[in-house]
Amino acid sequence: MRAIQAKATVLLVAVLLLGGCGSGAGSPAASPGPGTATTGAVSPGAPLITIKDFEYGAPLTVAPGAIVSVTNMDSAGHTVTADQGQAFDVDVRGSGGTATFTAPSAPGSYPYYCTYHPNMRGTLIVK
Ligand SMILES: [Cu+2]
Repeated sequence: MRAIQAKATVLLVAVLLLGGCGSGAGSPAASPGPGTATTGAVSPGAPLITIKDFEYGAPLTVAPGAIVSVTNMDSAGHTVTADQGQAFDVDVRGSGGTATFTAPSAPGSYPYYCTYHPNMRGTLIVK
């Protein structure tokens, strides 16, 4: 009988030790949180469309309502004009001109073009 009681005590201590280890490992796992918190104001990581050689570049994915910056490296002026409705429409002067617009709040794919050069086409993805 005594031997069984002793064994039970050892088991109990082992469980308590494991429990301590578990919670100890849990707190470091929670720390990566601040690194992924990239919500908020315009910052160096803000979405950017760079127009160059009459092209908008690859489709850009942004969060709903994000502030999107546009830089125009061409000498000619361009616009970023949504195909449908008035989702967004900005005029960007040439030779390094910049503009910003607010991305739509509804998730989806928003094709856009340049009103001066309708063959210029790009896509903004909101999700
Ligand atoms: Cu253009």
